[in-house]
Amino acid sequence: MERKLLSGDEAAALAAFDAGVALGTGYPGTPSTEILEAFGALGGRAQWAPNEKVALEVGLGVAYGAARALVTMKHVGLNVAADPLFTAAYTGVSGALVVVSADDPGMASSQNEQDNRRYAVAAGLPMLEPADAQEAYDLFFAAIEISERWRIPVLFRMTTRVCHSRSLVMPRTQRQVPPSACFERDVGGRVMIPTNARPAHRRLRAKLAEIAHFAEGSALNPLQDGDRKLGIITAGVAYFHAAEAAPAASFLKLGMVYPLPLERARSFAARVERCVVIEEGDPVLADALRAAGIAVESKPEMYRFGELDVPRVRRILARDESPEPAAPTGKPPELCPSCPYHPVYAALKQLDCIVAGDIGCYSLGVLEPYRAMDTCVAMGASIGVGLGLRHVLPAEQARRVVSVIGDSTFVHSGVSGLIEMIYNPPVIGHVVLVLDNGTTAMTGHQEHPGTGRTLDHAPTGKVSIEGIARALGVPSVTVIDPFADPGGFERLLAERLAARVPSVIVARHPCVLAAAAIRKWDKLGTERREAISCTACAEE
Ligand SMILES: Cc1ncc(C[n+]2csc(CCOP(=O)(O)OP(=O)(O)O)c2C)c(N)n1
Repeated sequence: MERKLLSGDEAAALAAFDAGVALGTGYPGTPSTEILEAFGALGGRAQWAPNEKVALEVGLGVAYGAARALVTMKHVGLNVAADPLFTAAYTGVSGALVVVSADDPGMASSQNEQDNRRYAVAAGLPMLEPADAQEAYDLFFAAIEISERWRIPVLFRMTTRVCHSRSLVMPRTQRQVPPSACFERDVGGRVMIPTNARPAHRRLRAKLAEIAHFAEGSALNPLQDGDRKLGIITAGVAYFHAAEAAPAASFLKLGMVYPLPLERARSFAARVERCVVIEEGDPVLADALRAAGIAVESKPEMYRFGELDVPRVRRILARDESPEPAAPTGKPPELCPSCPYHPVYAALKQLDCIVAGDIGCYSLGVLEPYRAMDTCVAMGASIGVGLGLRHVLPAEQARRVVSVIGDSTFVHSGVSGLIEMIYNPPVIGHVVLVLDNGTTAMTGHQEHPGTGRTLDHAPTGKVSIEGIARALGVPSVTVIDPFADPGGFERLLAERLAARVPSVIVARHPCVLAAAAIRKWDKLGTERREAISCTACAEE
C-alpha cells in the first residue's frame, strides 16, 4: 500500500471509506466541509443534510440499523445537533456512529471559538482527538471500534490545523467489510420516555466507567519517556508544537480526551519534577486533572485565546505572561466585484435599514462600503432577532428593520423563524429578505435542498423558498433579481417596508463564482433526465 499525502479531512474521509461507512452526512462548515466531499469522491455514500441536527438524526438511524455512520459538522454545528446528541448517548447504537466536530481555535472562519471537548463531558460521550492526518486515519478506526464495542456514539474532535494540514498517511491494506444492516427491536433501549431513560442514564455511566478503564491501558494515550525535569500532558496538534518547543521532555499524549486515563496521568505527573498541560482552547484537560487531585500546571489565561504554535508553547513553558507581539493584519475579506449582493446592500444602506443579519458571504455587507448589517449571531438568527427588534423599537426605527438571510441558511434554520413571523407577527409587519445565490457560497459552494442538486451535483428534489413562504401563509411574497434591476429592487424594498404586513422578498441571482458550474450541472441534469425518460419510453 502506498503512502498518500492527505489533509486531516481527507484522511478521515479515507478512513471512513476503508471502514465501510454506509452513509456520511453533515452540513458544510469550515474546517469540516471537505470530509464529506472527499468521502463522496472516493465512492462513499455522502449527502448534505439541511442542518446538523437532521444530519445527526439520519446518522443515528443508520447506526440504529447496525450499520456504520459518519456525521460531520463544524464546532457550532454541534450546538444545533446537541438535542439529539445528548439523548443518543442514552440510547446508544447498534452499529457505529462517529460524529466529527471540527473546532476552530483562533476563529479562522467562525463566529466563536467554543471548545467542544466540553460536549464530550456534558453529553457523556467518548471523544478522540487526532494530532495529524495519519492519526485522523488511524483514530477514525479506533472510533468505529469503540462505538461498536460499547454501542455508543463517539465524538471525533478535529481542529482547523489538523483538518487542513497535509501529511503522509499510510492507509490500511484492505477495506473492512462492515457488519450488514438489520433492525432489532429494543423499545426499552431506544424509546426515551422517563421510565426507559432512567436506567439508560445508569447504563451510559457504566459504559463510561468501562471506557475510562480501557483508556488507562490504551495505545491511544501513549507515554513518551524523556527528561524527568519536565513532563507535558497534551492532545491534538498541540502535541507537535510542544514536541518542537521541548523535544527533551517526557510526554503523555492523549488520543482520547474523554474519558481521561486519570491514573496514567497521575503516575506520569508523579514521575516528573514539573508537569505542564499544553492544550489549545479552554483548560479542559488541566481542570479535569486538577479536579482529580493531579498536580499539573495549566497555561496562563492569555493562551486560552487563539491557536497555539511553537513560540507560544515556549512562552507557556517559560511562564511568560508579557504581551505577545501583535499578529500581522491580513487583508480584510470583501464581496466579489460582481457579487449580486452589491445592489442589495446599496439599497439597504440607501433606505437606512436596521439589518438583522445572518451568516454567509452576505455577512460581508457589514464592512465598507456598505456597513449595512447590525446584528449577526448564529445561523438562522436573523429572522427571530429582526422580529424581536420590530416588537419593541419605537415605530420610526421598527419600520426600518429587515432580516437578511442566505438561501442555505434559510433552509438550515430560517424556516422556523418564518413560522414565528406568522404566529407572532409584529403589529407593523416585517420584511425578510432571502438572498438566494443558488449555492452555499461561504463554505465553498456546496449544494443544499434549495438548489435541487445532491452533494455530487446530480438532480434531486428541490425545495422552493418562495413556495415555503407562501405555504406558511406569508401575505406578501415576491421574487426579484436585484442584479438585473437594482432600481426596481430598491423600490420593492421601500414598498415592503412601508406596508404593515409580514413579507418575504427572495432576491435571486446566482453567485458570480458558481454561476458557470451551476449552468453546467443543470445542463447535465436535464440531459440525464431526458436520457432516463427516453429509456422509459423505449421500455413501454
Ligand atoms: C451552525 C453552523 N453551521 C455551519 C456554519 C458554517 N456556515 C456559515 S454560513 C453558512 C451558509 C452560507 O450559505 P448561504 O446562507 O447560502 O449564504 P452565502 O454564503 O451563499 O451568501 C455556513 C454553512 C455555521 N456558521 N454555523
